Amino acid sequence: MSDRGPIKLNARNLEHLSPRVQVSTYDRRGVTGSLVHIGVGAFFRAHQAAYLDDLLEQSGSSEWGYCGIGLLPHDAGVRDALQSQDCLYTLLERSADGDRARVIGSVLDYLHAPQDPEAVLEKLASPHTRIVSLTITEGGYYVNKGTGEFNDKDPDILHDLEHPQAPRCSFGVLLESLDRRRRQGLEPFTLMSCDNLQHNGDLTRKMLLAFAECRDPALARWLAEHCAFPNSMVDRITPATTDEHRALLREAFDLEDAWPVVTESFTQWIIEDNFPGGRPAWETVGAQMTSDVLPYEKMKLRLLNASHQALCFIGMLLGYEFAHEAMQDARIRKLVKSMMDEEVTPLLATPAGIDLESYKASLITRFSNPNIRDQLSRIGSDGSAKIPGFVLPSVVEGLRQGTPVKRLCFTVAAWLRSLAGTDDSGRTISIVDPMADGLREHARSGWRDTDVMLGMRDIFNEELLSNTEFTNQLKRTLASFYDEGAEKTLADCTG
Ligand code: CS2
Repeated sequence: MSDRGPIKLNARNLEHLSPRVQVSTYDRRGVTGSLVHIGVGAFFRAHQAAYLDDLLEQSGSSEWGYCGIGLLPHDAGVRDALQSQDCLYTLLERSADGDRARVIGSVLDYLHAPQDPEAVLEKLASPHTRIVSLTITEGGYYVNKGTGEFNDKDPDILHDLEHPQAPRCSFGVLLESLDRRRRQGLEPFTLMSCDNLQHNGDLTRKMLLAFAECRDPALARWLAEHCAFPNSMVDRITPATTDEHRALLREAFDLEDAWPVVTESFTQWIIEDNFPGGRPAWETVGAQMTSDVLPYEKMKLRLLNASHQALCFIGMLLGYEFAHEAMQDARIRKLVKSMMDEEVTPLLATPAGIDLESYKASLITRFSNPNIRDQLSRIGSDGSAKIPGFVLPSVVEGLRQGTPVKRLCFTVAAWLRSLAGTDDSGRTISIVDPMADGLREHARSGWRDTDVMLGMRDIFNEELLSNTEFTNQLKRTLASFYDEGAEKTLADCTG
């Protein structure tokens, strides 16, 4: 540690940092901000911003840099942290071989819409902005999960239709800025979703066009004709940053960072090559450009993300806090493994260049990584979007094809049981979900009542609700959770 204590991260101090911290050598002042990212959470900073940092360092090109945008009032924390350190932050990659701390410089600027909405719209409408990427969470696309159609009754959507020039939600901001571009005779930017959604680009297109249609059919037609929405598959396990991480950087790296990001060494990015306005040469820094993302995306969502759901709700019900702790429980490990092998794998096509057996083995290793300390509460947030996105599609396909769905249904039941808010010993399970109030209400009314479950039409689609094999299995497992407890229900499922 330096005599004066840890060194505060900012541009001025870069040359004084400990040699243990990796600092890139490119000149950030020359880089143009042609990429805009909405939703500057830990995942974006561990993934897309790290790829671009590598690219800027390796290529010497200054064509692409990020401007980050936060739309939510609670993004003020990230804004203050980033702005206090010239938008620099530390990425701590933790592998079995040790920790690697690197300063990421690819985010050049940060705008916070609640503070300056006009600056955000102008940035997006600027001719310099060529690509806009999104990590706005799986639930942030205004999809009615029951019907798969655009949810035009959402209060944010209704607000932004009434006040198109003063939007408050991501879709409203995108549409207003795209409309400004259209009126100025500019091309639209390419819009790339980086959320964990199957066909994330196609889905963004469908929802945004449906919204545009409500606002101005001419705008919808222009978008349909000119705007590209590439699909992408993103992967890097990134826990929420805690004070322990900040302390670790201070102690082991002599660095004071208000909001560092911790992640694993693994990273993967598969991108559909559809960028009419140009793009960074991501393939030179490890991303894979392809014409068809779907098989990769399906593999990742159905194996990685669904297994996360499988281990997290039962894990929380058994009192575990972290993913690796849940994976140390042989019953949970078996649940995850057999769900992948027997229930999900038969539904997948093997993507080119992938060996599914080693992919699954690597997932087990990644979930079990004790250095990451990935919070179950993080994985379990927004279950109302993740269960329908990651787990239920395999249930639907499994029921159609006659393959087993027992562990998939167990996962759904464990989620529903967790919504009661306490485990079998009375410990609190916190529910972080935009639909939390409604879900708690349903859990309180009691799942044994078929009508309660059938009432969840914004989670379960018609096909599932009318399938008695599914509803009976779900009800049986839920009844067992309440009558016999989580331990016994898990033992019965994996025994
Ligand atoms: C997790 C993902 O939040 C979740 O549900 O499954 O955040 C997961 O860690 C990432 O998709 C890994 O790429």
